[in-house]
Amino acid sequence: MTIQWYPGHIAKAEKALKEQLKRVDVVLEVRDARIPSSTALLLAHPQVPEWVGDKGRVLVLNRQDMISRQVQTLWAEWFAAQGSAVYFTNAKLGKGIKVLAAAATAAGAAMNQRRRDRGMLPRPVRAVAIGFPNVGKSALINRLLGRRVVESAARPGVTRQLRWVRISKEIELLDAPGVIPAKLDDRDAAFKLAICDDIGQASYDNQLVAAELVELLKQLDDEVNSLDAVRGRYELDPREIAGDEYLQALAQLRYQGDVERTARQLLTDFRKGQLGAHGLELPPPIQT
Ligand SMILES: Nc1nc2c(ncn2[C@@H]2O[C@H](COP(=O)(O)OP(=O)(O)OP(=O)(O)O)[C@@H](O)[C@H]2O)c(=O)[nH]1
Ligand SMILES: [Mg+2]
Repeated sequence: MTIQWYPGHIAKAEKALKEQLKRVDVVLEVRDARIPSSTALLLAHPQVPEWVGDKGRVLVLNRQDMISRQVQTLWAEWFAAQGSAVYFTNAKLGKGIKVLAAAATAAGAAMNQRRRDRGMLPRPVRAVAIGFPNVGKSALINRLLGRRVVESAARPGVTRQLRWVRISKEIELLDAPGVIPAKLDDRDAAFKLAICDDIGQASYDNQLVAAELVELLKQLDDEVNSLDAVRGRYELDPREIAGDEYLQALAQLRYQGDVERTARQLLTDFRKGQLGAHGLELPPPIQT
């Protein structure tokens, strides 16, 4: 499954983002903690790295609550071994927000030092949250502000306009729409983005994506990513059969043979965390 889907509003938003990035000191790169590799916008998008240039960067893995402690530790260790700081957040409940705000302010401190060196007064650090759709950028901004100012909801493509908000005398934040590359060639990444709802619904087939979800959960089944919640919820064990067969069987058992409805239900349950905490991507082994 290659995804070639690029709605007009994203093209428009990208143009505005490129313009606004000129005014920005710090980039908060927000990723989905369930799929930190597939939501690495700066690696996936051909132009974004150029727009970001040498601005301060803060890496955020949001949706911390949707992965297990063990998976979080694996990623934290991996990023530490790369020499990168990483901030885990739960923007829904407001966890990890204070340290993130401090990191963003610190990443912009160099800018004010340069201003002082030139005899200019300091100004607030300007930071932007960028990432794929629906990873939680707006929720994070609301948490950083301490109140609900920008719209945030459980579907991709909620933020349509770029919007600056002032957090404090130290920092101003820009909420930007989710960005996607014009073409997603990496089949596995495309599936995972669809599974996690980090790309628009219009771009994929629910049944293919749900079958892939079952396959992925089967592959990952171990003490870190257990299938117990899936088995418990549907009373049907996916271990012995292929993902698409599971979908068919579940449709017969529960949904009067309606496979499309079954696929949507599986995806919804997964996205609501009702199939348990699943890190769909684990870091590569650390080279020592
Ligand atoms: N469980 C959980 N849900 C989260 C978290 N962060 C955000 N959400 C939810 O995810 C949904 C999407 O959040 P948004 O803030 O709208 O995401 P966004 O990245 O701004 O999305 P676009 O504007 O569409 O690009 C909302 O329903 C949030 O409540 C989190 O850490 N954990
Ligand atoms: Mg948003």
